[in-house]
Amino acid sequence: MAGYPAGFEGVYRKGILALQASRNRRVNDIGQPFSGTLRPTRVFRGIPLFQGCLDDAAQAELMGDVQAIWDAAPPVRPVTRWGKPMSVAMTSAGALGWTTDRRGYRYEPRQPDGRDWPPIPPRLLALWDSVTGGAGRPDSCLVNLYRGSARMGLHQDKDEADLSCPVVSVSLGDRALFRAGGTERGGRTDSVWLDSGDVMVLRGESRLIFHGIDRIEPGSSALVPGGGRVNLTLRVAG
Ligand SMILES: O=C(O)CCC(=O)C(=O)O
Repeated sequence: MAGYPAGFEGVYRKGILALQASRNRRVNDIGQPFSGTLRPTRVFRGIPLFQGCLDDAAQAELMGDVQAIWDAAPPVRPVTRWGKPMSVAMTSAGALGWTTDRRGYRYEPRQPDGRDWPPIPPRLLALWDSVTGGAGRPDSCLVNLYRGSARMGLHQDKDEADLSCPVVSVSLGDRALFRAGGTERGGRTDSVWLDSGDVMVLRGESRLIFHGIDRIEPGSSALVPGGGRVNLTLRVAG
C-alpha cells in the first residue's frame, strides 16, 4: 500500500487480510484473472464480489469516515433532469462529486454552495488498491444513503471520462437486493443480496452493465446511525 500513510493498511489487516488466508483456500478456483491483493469470493454477472471483505471493526471505522463526509457535505435528494427527486440521498467526496439537477447528470468540482467536496478517506483509497491492484486513482466517491423504500433503477455508469477504469462499490448497513443485466437495456437480469461489508468491482466486461438496487431490507443492520444503507462508489471520474 505504498503511497498511503502508515497505519491505514493496519485497519484492514485484521479483517481483510486475515480473512484472505481462509478465503483463498475456498475460492481461488473462481477462474477469473484478478490483479488485486484480495481475491473475490464470487463472480456475479461478470462482477467480482468480495463478500464479507470488511469485518465489523473496519465497517465501523468506515462509517465514522462517512459521518465526517456528511458533516462537511450533507446528503441531499437530488432531482433528475425531469425534475423528479431521487429516493436515494447523496453526497460526494473527492476532487469531483457526481450530481444531477435539471441540467442533467454530471461531475462537479464543488458542492452546490460553492464549497469543495471533502477528501476521499485514505481507508477507501487503500481498499481501492487492494481490490483493483492499483488501477488508476479514484478522484470521486459517491456516498448514497438508502432509507425506507429508497431504490435505484437500472442504469449504466458512464459519466466518467475514462470508462476503462473500474468502479469499486462498498456496502454498509442494511442489506440490499442488487440487480444486474447486460450492457444493453432490456436483457435478462439477475439479483444478489449485498450485505454490510461486501465490496464489488465493476471492471472489464462488467464495467458498463446495467445495474441498480431493487430494495433494501430495513432494520437488517444497526451500523448506519438512523438506519438504512450506505453505498460508497469510488470512480476515476475526471
Ligand atoms: O447502491 C448500490 O449498490 C449501487 C449504486 C449505484 O449503482 C451507483 O451509484 O451508480
